[in-house]
Amino acid sequence: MDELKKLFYEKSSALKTEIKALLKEHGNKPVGEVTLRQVFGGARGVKMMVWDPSQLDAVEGIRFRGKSIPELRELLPRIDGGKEPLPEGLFWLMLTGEVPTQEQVNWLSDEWEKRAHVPEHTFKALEALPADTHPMTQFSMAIVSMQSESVFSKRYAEGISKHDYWDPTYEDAMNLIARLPVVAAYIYRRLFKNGDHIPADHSLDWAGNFAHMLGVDSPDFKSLMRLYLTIHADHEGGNASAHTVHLTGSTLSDSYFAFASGMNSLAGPLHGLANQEVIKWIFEMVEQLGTDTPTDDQVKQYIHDTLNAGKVIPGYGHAVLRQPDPRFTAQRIFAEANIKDDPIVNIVWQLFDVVPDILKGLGKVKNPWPNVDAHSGAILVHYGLKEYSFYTVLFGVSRALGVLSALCWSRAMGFPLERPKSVTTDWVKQFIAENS
Ligand code: HAX
Repeated sequence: MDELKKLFYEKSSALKTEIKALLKEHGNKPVGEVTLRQVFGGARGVKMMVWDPSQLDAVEGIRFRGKSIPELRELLPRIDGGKEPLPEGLFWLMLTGEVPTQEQVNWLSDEWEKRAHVPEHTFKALEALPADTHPMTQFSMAIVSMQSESVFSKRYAEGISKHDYWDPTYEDAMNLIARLPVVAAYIYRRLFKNGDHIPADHSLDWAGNFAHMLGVDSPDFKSLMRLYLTIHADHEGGNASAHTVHLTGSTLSDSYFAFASGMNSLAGPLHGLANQEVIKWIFEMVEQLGTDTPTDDQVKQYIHDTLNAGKVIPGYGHAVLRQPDPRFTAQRIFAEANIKDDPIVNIVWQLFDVVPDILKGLGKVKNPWPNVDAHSGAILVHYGLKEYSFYTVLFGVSRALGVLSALCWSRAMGFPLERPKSVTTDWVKQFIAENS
């Protein structure tokens, strides 16, 4: 058994025993109450699952196993002379709760490289789709097409004991994560570079190799990819893509089915597709105004026009956060250090100065601040990755790290089928009549 798998097994077995005892003694303690507004309002704030890889604080933002993004940038191993953390290290941390050594992270880079073989039928399935099929459709379909390789499904069909579910789930998670950059780069090159595919460079780390296969080979872009794939990895369990993976996985669907479900959820414009929407909206503004250095008044007018058309300002607002997203700030710090005077990046910063006051003025927006998606596109455009319909795929590759480590934990802990209760409007009316 490899070191990571062994460590995960030891940690999860110990926690499983601890939780069993904890539930025996405290299982009936209420952890909150649910209001009718929450029942109608997307279950905001309802505590209904356990998710250990990361936790979100409304003001402070995300922490991965207790570590903030600035802390991760200091603590996680990097490539020789590199400035950004390796996402391999974050996966290790989320799966085991321990910050890995350089050696452990190097092992994981090698391991994912060994596991990166994508079945031929996946490429054939992609080739069968019309060339203009949205990259997220292609991504989701490619993931499902690889389900034929699921170790969990095979072992389940052979009659595996439920105490061993964690083992093939770990294998599936590792294989799937290893393959995603190959699949994503294939989709990108097929759609935008005439199918001129670039073979993997086995000397590179997971993110560096992904940048290489995309065809953007500069050291700064590789560095960006390491940061990007780290900060998008997880945002606790309640966000739509993570929760979808959790829900689908709770039926004992394997990692491929569960992750594809999550990607279909990420593809919505209120969630991951917002990264595409932000840059599309900025490009449209530049075209409409005929300048990439608009005045504040011009930008304000464009924002008002968007709102008056009954649309949201993409990249702003959040269901949980109530301050600027630290993932936005991390990207801003990266851009300030590496990018000088880029007009689209400058517009992103100008929007940061202008949008919040306008959203506050609406009187209903709970969080007027930028989220992760407000910044990412402008940096990608700077490095030449201008095809914004691909951006959510990048997000998806990263999201695999968090949701699949959480799925490993769900199987190891023996978490049951998720099945909350729905009510009818008649039930609500009767409830009110009986309780007023
Ligand atoms: N622009 C305009 N109006 C906004 C807004 C924005 N950016 N954010 C919220 N609002 C509006 C809501 O539409 C809602 O209006 P109605 O009452 O008329 O329906 C009202 O303000 C209250 O919403 P809220 O409670 O503040 O926000 P929600 O928790 O309901 O929704 C969203 C959170 C992220 C969906 C929302 O802020 C939004 O639509 N933002 C723009 C899209 C976006 O950037 N999504 C990405 C979010 C981060 C993420 O998941 N990344 O993947």
